[in-house]
Parts: sequence; structure tokens; C-alpha cells
Amino acid sequence: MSTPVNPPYIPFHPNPSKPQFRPPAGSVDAHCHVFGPASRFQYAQERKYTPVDATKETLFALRDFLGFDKNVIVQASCHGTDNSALLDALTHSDGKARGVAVVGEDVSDDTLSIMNEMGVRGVRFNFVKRLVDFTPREVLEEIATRIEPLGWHVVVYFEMADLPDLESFFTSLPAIVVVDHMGRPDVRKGVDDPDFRRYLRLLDQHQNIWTKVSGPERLTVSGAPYDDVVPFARALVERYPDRVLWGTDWPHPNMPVEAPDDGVLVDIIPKIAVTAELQRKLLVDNPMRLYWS
Ligand code: 0GY
Repeated sequence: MSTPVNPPYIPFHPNPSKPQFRPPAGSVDAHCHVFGPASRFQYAQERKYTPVDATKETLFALRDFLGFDKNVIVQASCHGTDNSALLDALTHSDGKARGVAVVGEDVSDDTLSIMNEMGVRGVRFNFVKRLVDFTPREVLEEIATRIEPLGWHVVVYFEMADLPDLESFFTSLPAIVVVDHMGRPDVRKGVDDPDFRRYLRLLDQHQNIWTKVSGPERLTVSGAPYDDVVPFARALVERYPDRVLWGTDWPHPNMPVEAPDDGVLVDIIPKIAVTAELQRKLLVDNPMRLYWS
């Protein structure tokens, strides 16, 4: 029997194109990561993949090249609960980055408070089974209670098929809950699919639940320029204009075939937010309210 091997890790696009779309002044890329460099910030022992280093310097240069002003850097599973690379990026961002950390239940109030000072505004709960080991719900509840005094929000990452199991937990959280990558719908099924309708119902009924309209490169079946994902993102932007965030997802860990061109990703924005007002809410007003107010 052959031993299963992980697919080779695909590095981020070396030379993204300049987007045609010009983001409004003050736009925020509200979902991206920094990885390493491993020589300074080791990857976690419990990680499920080892990425190629993707440093803060490269992220900030990409931000400028794409016409963005700020970043929200989300702690990825390959760094576990060691947020050092994230905090280092925040410290060197000139106030132009905020963070979402991953913490264990043993995190001290002092550490939370220091992270808050450094620009962290939320924690991430990851439920994607290929990325993380299972965390008991009591642990997540404890963390949610601990961050409440800081006014932080909770970012959740899951596959849409798991929503029925997770929904009652999400709706029990007292904080703002931000869903990564639209809850990862199966775009082959279309926007009228019961699973996506269920997701819309969840957001209809809970004003504290926000959604990122990111990750088309992960959700697409047809490939770039990701037109099969547009109806999902557009539906969310138009239905919840004050509760949507957009992000590149750079450096795009775990892409199965090829790294997306970040310029092409930016050019989706006018297709999913079709007026200047919707674009301003998506890229400026909403992330500023959540991360910089
Ligand atoms: C993303 C998506 C992925 C990875 C992570 O924490 C992570 O490792 O979020 C993925 O593989 O789908 O948002 O970067």
C-alpha cells in the first residue's frame, strides 16, 4: 500500500496583475495572513500544512500595489495559538493593520489586553477538519466569555455542510460573529440551494452575524475570473450591505492547482458590489467600524 502524501504546497502568485478596479480611498483588505518567516516565527507543531513564508513586507507591498490602505491579518492554523508573527506584523504596520488571533483557553487576561493594545480585535474559531483538531465547545465558550470585556468579535471558519451542527453555537455567542468565505457554499448548487438559503436565514435572523464575501478562488468550479461565485457574493452584499467584508485571502494557503492572481481577485469587486455606495460600505465603512472604531 502506498503512503498518502500531502499535495505539494503552492506558493502565492509571484507577479500579480494590476487590477482595473480602483478601490475607494481607505479600503481595507479584511482577510489575509502572514506566514513566518520560519527562521523567526516557527510553524506550530500541530499544523496540518507547512506553507511557504509570506512575510509582512510582501503583504504590505501587495496592499499598496492593489490600491488598498489597510489590512486585517487573520491568524492561520499553521501558526497554531502562537500569534507572534501576526503581532509583529501589526507592530510594523504604522497603524494600518488590525488582527484576529487564535488563542487557547489558558490565555491570560494580561495577554489578551496586550494583544488588544497591539491591534487585535477578534479571535478565530476554525472548524474546518482538514485544518485543525477538534476543540470542545466548552473551551470555545470559555474563550468567548474571556474576550467579551474587550468588545472583540469572533471569526468562524467552517464548511457549509457543517452549518446545521454549528448554528446553535454561533447564535449563542454574545459577540459579533464574522463568517469566513461566505460559509463555503457549494457553488455548483446555485444560490437557491437549501444550504445557502439556510445561511441567508441565519443572517436574516441574527443581526450580529456578518459575512466575508471572500475566497472565490477556493469556491469556484469554473476557475478565474470566478464568475460562478459572483451570484453568491453579490446576493450577500445586496442583502446585508452593512455586514459584509472583503479580503484577498493572500497568500492563499492550500490551493489545489494554482495560486490566484490577486489583481484578478480585486477585479471581482465591482461585479459583487455594483454601486459606489456598496463598494464603500464593503471596503471602507464596514471594516472601519469593526476594526478601527
Ligand atoms: C484561509 C483558508 C484556509 C486556511 C486557513 O487557518 C488556515 O490555515 O484559514 C484554507 O485552507 O481553506 O482563509 O486562509
